[in-house]
Amino acid sequence: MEHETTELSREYRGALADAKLTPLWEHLSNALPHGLPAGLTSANLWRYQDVRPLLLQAGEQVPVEKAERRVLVLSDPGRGQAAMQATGGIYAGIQLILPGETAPTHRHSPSAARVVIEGKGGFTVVNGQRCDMEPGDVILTPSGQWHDHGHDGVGPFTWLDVLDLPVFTAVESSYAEPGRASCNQEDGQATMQSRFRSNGLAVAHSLQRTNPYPMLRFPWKTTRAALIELADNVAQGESVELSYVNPETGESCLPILGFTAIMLPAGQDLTPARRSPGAVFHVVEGSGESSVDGKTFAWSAGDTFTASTFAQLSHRADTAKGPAFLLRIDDAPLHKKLGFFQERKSA
Ligand code: 1HN
Repeated sequence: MEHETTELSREYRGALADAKLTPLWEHLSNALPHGLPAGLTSANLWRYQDVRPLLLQAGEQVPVEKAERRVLVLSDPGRGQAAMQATGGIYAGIQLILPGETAPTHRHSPSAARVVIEGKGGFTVVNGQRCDMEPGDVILTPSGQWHDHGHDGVGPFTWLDVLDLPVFTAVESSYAEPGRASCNQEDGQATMQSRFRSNGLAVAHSLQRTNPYPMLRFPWKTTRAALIELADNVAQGESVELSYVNPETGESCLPILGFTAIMLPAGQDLTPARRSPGAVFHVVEGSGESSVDGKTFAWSAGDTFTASTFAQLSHRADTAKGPAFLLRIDDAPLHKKLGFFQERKSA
């Protein structure tokens, strides 16, 4: 379907421009590239050891009250300077909170999730439900829910933020509302009931109340133990992966972003299918190497790397250091809702 640019008279072009019209035939192959989507995302590795000192400097120079959130954005090099996204559909950043600080209450249209990297004593309150944060935990902040963060411990506390912000920006729906602390008072009842719901239990008289997000905190301790048990029960060479789901519906835990924990047994190569969604990979534990569309990333705990749409991937944990654990954050739930999600065999 290669079309030569047609010779249009200057007069006709002028008339089209005046009428706010444009000829499709000159743009069709850009809008619909042949065979595979044309990803803009340039796969990149952000090493935590490089980001951490820069984030700590922000801690010295930028008061949290002024910043609202003290975050360094993982800015996709494929989208020019200061891109507010890591992939086509995913915003990612690393946030720092220092002892005694509070990141103020607000809510916004995009959904967020945190993956805790480092520290002790951090917590987040989501619609009155207090979630303590431990390294590797995944904590959801669904669309429209009030949230703030605090730190009762000592030393820096950091986490990876991921949001479906680019999707909200694309559909002109991204906005936030500041809140007062009173919007998000810790609610012991809500905290208790959310703990019950994580175990498939609801206080009987509250059953009619629909809660689309019955589980906000996914503790790493639980995920890690499940992966190790699963690894003992899959055939050699089969992937060891667990999806984070809404325990009431079995669907993805957020509407647009998907979360998958992956265990890489030491020394085994994992070459997953090429998948339509772009992805952010975060290293929870261990060290190893991944190849993403021909780029090689040597990673260790706390690092984050990206992959574009239909990326050719392979992952390997360092043999000497035991298994490694990765989290994949992608926009597969959105691709499925679009009726499009695809997997293709790796070359
Ligand atoms: C946000 O609300 C948080 O609540 C973190 O911690 C990062 C990035 C873009 C827009 C909103 C937070 C964010 C954000």
